[in-house]
Amino acid sequence: MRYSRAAHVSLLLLLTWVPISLIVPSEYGSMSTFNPRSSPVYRTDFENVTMQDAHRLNMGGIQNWFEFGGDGGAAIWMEGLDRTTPGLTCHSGSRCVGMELTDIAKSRRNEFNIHGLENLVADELFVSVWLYLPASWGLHTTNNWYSLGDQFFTDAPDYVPYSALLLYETDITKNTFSLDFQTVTGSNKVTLGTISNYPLPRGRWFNVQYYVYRHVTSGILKVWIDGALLFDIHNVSTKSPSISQWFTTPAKIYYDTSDTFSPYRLWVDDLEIYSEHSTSSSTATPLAPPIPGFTWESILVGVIMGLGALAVTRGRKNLPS
Ligand SMILES: [Ca+2]
Repeated sequence: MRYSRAAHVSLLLLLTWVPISLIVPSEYGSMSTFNPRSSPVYRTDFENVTMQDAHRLNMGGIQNWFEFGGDGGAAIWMEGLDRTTPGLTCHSGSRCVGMELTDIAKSRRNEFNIHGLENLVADELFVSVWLYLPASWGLHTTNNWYSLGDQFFTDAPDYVPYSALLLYETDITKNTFSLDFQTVTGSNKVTLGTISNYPLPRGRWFNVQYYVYRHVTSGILKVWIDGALLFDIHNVSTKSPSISQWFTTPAKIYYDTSDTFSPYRLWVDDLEIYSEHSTSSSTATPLAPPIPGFTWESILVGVIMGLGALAVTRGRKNLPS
């Protein structure tokens, strides 16, 4: 009977581990690798992309536009083709997109917009993109903010509703950052969530993923960074009842005017767009195991076997002599 109970304990632990290993999230990444539910409707590693003009890339027909404010003061380029930035290696291959502000007095925005989503997806959008901020990247005043990207934007005239992921630097000397997730509906700006002391990845590539379910009243917004689900918002307005056109901004440089330093730079690589909720296994960053040289699987199997052996030993001790 005792052997049977020990075997049951081991089997139960093993069966429990399988689903747990698929869902355990982490602040620094998920240990899971999900399979995409669908193929992307658009994917590029930018290896064959060139500049079409100062505001557009040849991205295989997808409608893109880099929005600057005012005249000059911002630029885009194909890293590895138009420029080679010392110390910068693209996330994949030899090409990625470079974006910068050079004069904030002329432009405080440089937005990588994918337009015409109404022709690309239905009411669900899932985007995966890799971004790179320089190691020395930071803000210069605590009341400044930086917009990292807008998950969805409605077309003109009002551009609402839309959502935005804002970065603040709450302590300039310690490089302490916070994330604010906001939505704007009509004239109402609502903070959907805040993450204080956010370990902003700098000096390395990081993966931003987001999901938008577009609905006038029951919309859903989710944001992951490096596989960790940071925001999971339901029942928000994400769709205008009168405007069908919408676009997304997977990468953005946009500052409050109080920050007058320049240049600001941001690199973009490996963009994927899906028409439904999906998490790409190719872009998930595995959670590093706590013991170097061992995988999560080997550690968990070891724990299960150890507990099973313990249960067997205890069962033997309790057997009548
Ligand atoms: Ca690339």
